[in-house]
Amino acid sequence: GEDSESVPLPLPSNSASSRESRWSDTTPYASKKKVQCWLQLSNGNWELVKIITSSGSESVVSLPDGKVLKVHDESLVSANPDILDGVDDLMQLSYLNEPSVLYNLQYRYNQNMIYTKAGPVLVAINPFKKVPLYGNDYIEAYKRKSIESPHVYAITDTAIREMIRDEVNQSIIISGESGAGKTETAKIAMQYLAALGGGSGIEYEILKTNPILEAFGNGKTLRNDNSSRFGKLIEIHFSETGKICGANIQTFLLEKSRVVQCNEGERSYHIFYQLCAGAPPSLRDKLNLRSAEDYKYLRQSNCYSIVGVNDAEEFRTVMEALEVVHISKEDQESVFAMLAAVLWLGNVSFTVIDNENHVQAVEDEGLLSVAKLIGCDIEDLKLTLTTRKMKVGNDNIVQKLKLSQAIDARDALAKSIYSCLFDWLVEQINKSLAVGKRRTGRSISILDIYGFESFNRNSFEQFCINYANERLQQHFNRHLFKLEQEEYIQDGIDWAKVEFEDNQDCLNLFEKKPLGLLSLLDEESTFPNGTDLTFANKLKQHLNSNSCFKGERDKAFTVCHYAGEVIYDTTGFLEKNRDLLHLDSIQLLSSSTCHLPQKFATQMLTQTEKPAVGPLHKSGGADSQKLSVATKFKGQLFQLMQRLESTTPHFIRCIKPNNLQSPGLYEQGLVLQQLRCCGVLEVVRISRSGFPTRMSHQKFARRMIFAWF
Ligand code: AOV
Ligand code: MG
Repeated sequence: GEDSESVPLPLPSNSASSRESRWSDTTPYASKKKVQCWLQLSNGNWELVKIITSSGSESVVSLPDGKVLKVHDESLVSANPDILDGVDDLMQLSYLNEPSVLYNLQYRYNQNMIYTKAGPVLVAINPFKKVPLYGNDYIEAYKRKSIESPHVYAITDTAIREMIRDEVNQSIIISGESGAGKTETAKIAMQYLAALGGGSGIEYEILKTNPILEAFGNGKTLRNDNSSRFGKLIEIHFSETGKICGANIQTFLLEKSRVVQCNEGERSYHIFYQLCAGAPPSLRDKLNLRSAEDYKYLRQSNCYSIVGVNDAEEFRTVMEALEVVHISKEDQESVFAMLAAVLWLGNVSFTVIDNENHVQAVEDEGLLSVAKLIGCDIEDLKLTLTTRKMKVGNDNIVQKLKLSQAIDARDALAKSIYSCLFDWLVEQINKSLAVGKRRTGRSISILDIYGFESFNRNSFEQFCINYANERLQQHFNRHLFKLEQEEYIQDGIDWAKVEFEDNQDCLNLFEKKPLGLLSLLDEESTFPNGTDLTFANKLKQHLNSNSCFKGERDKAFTVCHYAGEVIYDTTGFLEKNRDLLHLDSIQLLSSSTCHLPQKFATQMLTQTEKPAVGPLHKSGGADSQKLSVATKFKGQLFQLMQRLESTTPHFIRCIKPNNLQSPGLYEQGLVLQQLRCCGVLEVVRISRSGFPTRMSHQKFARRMIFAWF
């Protein structure tokens, strides 16, 4: 049965009778103090066993179910005494090893204690259910420090105190795989900040940005029903009296492709389903809204609802929140019109009109609705979707589009409208939250980006997301391993260096010039004849010697990330990296009679007219040059890291205990893999052998003087 599979084969012992006689010889063993150990089972899990006898390289141990086994000593690892069960901080463990850490976390997890300290890092294990750890009573208790148990509240409290004491900006940096709980954790931290720094009313607005950004920037993936498809840094500013006086949100690279395409079982952005389900009748009429099933963009993944989520109700929450952040009724309606325009765009279809596959747009409800919602002329819309104006020499010519080109033009327009809408919303929110005169030294930033992802098929989006996580991991390493240890060595302290997984090699693979993933991608994106295949071949040609890179069959390649290997399929990489939008489409929007499309057109133009930096050349035709998506993202990440470097960081590591999003299921192997790749054990090891307090001589002297007088 199951047991025989999970229990290691006992060493061959002479015979059952000799075993028995040995036991009977040591009658009082039961009363002896038995040493506990961890025994690794063949399924990888660890079981707590008691050593009965030990001789040289073998031991006889008893399992919890009473079974007795003879095992090699190498398969045993010291366990901690029971009194250390479920300690608050892994630093308190006498024996620091993987099974002990796993057990300690599991022991706590089983009692809804999902938070544990690992030295300076807060480890949070996703409960996938409501746990009774939040709300005003808890906030009050952490504020008064009447609870010591590790918590997001506690680490946030530390951030506030250090901000006030040192007048240094703080950051709360949340990391972990997709679905590990980063976004929920970020909200819990914001809740605490709002409670302690509240009073002006602005804190309420800040909290209300969450439902808005989640509606427009989160969607259901196979990993997480509420997966963030953008990165976010929210900087919350405080006055001298420690009250919140404003905030600013910066977002990073929204996954645009989801608007027009998503995998079976996933959903597009929540807001589309919310709008279809929750729009009041008058709005439905105005936007000619149908149900989600009537829109091709939403139909393709065959998934419309999320268990336990009422989209109509969520829509009301979003509308309320929009109100709170001062988005006028009129603007709200424009926002919804843009959403409807995107949905109807997906329904626009084409008929082939000649044997060269040139097309004409079908003048149906879809097309008419788009024209009306965008506020443009129907004929202009048709032309924009089916032709392209080009400049050849001094002549302007009009080129007819083939079916696939027309579909691309249509989808590109839908994606741009959506991403402009997202940016515009963030801009409005920022206006509403704006701080009067900003002071440095009094802010707390919370970072919540998309977590590391690996699917069966990984594309450009995962490539960018995982690159961002690689950068973030580097920041984590730098602060918890490099700087910490360098300081000891600098101070001349005799220090046995703790080794850690440095991910510099992987970052180099991405960033090196001219032969790194990003440079090669940009280069290929600018070649007129570059294709996803030529790109993949170039990678294999130049990077095969890199230990973090492996060429794969056809158009694929593997990157060995800090969190595991991911196989990327280069299909679509070049196009997504170029992210071209035809000038015809921008012109169409600028011809609109509505103010949002006009704004979007301006927004798009300022993006395209940026002078090309780096290896990007003119891409020809009427499409102006612009920064590639990957290069722009890289720049944003560098800026982000710089900003974080000027703050005192507080790290929260979220852990996903199972891949089913289900409560009460703690898969040791999965947890261990996450603990390993972020180096939690090493962090504890460094903190434990390090010094609990560090102070400059000056500061120490000052304290002493205070103490004396
Ligand atoms: P993520 O932000 O880390 O993933 P989320 O914060 O969205 O993950 O968490 C995923 C789900 O786990 C949530 O929708 C909740 O159902 C549950 N959850 C997480 N933390 C808690 C908690 N403290 N209490 C109760 N439930 C929780 V991604 O955005 O995919 O990387 O891109
Ligand atoms: Mg998230």
